[in-house]
Amino acid sequence: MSTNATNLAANNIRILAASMVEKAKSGHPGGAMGGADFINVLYSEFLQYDPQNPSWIGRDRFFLDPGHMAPMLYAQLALTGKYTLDELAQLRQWGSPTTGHPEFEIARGVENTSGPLGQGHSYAVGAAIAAKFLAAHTGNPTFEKETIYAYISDGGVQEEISQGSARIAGVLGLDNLVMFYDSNDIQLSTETKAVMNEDTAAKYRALGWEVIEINGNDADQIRKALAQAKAVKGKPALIIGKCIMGKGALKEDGSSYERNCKTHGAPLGGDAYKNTIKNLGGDPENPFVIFPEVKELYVKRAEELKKIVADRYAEEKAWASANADKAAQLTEWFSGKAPKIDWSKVQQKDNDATRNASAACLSVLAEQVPNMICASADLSNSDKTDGFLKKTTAFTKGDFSGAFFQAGVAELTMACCCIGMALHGGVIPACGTFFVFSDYMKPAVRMAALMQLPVKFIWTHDAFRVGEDGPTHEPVEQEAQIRLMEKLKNHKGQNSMLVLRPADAQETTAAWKLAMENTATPTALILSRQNINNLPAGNDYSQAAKGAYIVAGSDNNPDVILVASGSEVSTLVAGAELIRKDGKKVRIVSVPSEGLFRSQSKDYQKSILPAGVKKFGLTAGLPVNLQGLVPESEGAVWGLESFGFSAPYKVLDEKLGFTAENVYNQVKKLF
Ligand SMILES: Cc1ncc(C[n+]2csc(CCOP(=O)(O)OP(=O)(O)O)c2C)c(N)n1
Ligand SMILES: [Mg+2]
Repeated sequence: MSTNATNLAANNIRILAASMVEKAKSGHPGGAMGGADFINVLYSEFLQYDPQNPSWIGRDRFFLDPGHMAPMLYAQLALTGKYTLDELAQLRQWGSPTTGHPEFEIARGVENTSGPLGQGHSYAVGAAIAAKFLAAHTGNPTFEKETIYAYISDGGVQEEISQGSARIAGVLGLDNLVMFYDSNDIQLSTETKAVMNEDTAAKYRALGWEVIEINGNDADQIRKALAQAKAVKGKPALIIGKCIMGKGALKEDGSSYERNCKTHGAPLGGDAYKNTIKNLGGDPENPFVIFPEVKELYVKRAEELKKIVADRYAEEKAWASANADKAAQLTEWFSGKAPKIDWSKVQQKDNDATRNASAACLSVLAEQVPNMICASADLSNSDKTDGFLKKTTAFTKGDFSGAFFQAGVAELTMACCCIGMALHGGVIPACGTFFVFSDYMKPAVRMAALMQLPVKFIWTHDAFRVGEDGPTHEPVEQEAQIRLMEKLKNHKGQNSMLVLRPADAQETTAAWKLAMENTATPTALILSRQNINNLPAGNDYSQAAKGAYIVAGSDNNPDVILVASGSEVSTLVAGAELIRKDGKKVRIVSVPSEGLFRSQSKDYQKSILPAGVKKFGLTAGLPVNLQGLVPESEGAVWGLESFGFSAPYKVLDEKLGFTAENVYNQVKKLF
């Protein structure tokens, strides 16, 4: 590779990045200018992808962690033809694909949405796990050849999640993962030394990584390091590149503007910008240009890729002809379509806890969905993901023949790894923990929802009925919090998430069916620790698909409608018996998902919850959970407004009013 062309291409990226930000009057030029050498060597010499087929299943993947370095990624992808120069000039403008931070779009070579520091490289860990899984489960040699590249910066290393992700990558020996650390000693408001004095290389080595330290602005060192990192066996590789923030930048007086916090998140500005562009060999009056030599470099790379990709396709084809069934299955896996499942195989016990009911479903899913990966943050026997685990084995270093991912006590890491698996494609990830710890996962849930990824979140111990563990373990406000995601629309205008809290064991099967059929957004399942009485005989569980429905045994022309989700529905059923003794007619409505219910026709909604009929809601969470369904003018909601208490759950039911008697008493007050 001609060093001149390589360095010119890196300068071209710097010019484009600085100019995008200058034109937008907003954005982050400094980091982008520092990382240009690395990304350019990666894309012009290492990254294996098919320019004609961006979603090629065996492609190398590049996961950016510092989304603020979007200009670097866009400029790089402009060199490979995925963005036009006009699009670069529209950075951060309404309707432009060059959004402020990169947003997942495989067709343009953007493998992940990035912005919340730390998550991006953790997705890479998940993607590397998915590649290992697919290699082991299909035998298709293409997955062995795939390399997952991640790009992390000071902010990502400082985020706590980097500890979890590095631990997982080390423990599982993810040698298909190569991470570049853009170590430029500068961050947003300070020099890095003001907040960090760890020996990052030693830390990653201690976590089981191969660590290579280089000058991150030297193409030759980058090239050698990438070759070395790719060759590492049995462990992930980290290349720590000392980079110069704002490399090549000059101030308005012509002095150096390198290594300066100010270039982190603001345009270089006026004469500083002009001096910088000239210094880098560009024309400040006409900066959105790809130099001919750079064009040539990437044409040459495209030619090389043709050959590389043709060989890989030939290899994949040979495998497919020798393994027709597996090949057809693999196509299905990457189609993103919902798997076919025979739900009649799920055997539910009467009056069971919904976490156990979930285990019954997971047990069948483990048998019938060979590309499903289930994870738990060290709670598999409690969150009952062990229903899945009992049918398979957990991943270990060098052995991905199982389908269970033991994440350790690291809920955010686990969630991000599952997101990374979904981004990779070909697998269906699910992960479990206690509902109260969904708090630790929320930032990832938000990103899964934004990226429209069908990750399944299994949250058990869904209410104060955790009991003896006390308020630290009793989720109260969590349901309200997570249901906000049902109200938030994604880019397609759909509810950004489906949140289901089933009312008994059979409704749990219905909920899992909805979760598996939902390929458009993430799904949450909120499940009970304690046993729950079955809903009355004859209940039509298929109605759960409408989000809210009338429970069997309800009366026509009711005097009062009782509304709840989860275990509270069975408390309402018991309460209804008492209310009926007063000669009142009662309807019970189970609402596993208000979001789903609100997506039904207005007529349907009115048929279930007609206006003008008295209503009573019971929720083990904040009353706000049901206030959208039970207007104050028509009734009341009984909920919990404290953190909960430590005591056996039956005592708590009595003390907190989650009994048939209290339902009766509260409903009586409405008349
Ligand atoms: C979770 C999270 N916290 C805070 C921010 C805001 N933020 C964006 S970049 C940045 C500093 C990053 O420094 P570094 O990673 O070293 O990037 P550089 O300045 O070198 O470009 C911060 C605090 C963020 N994007 N994500
Ligand atoms: Mg930095």
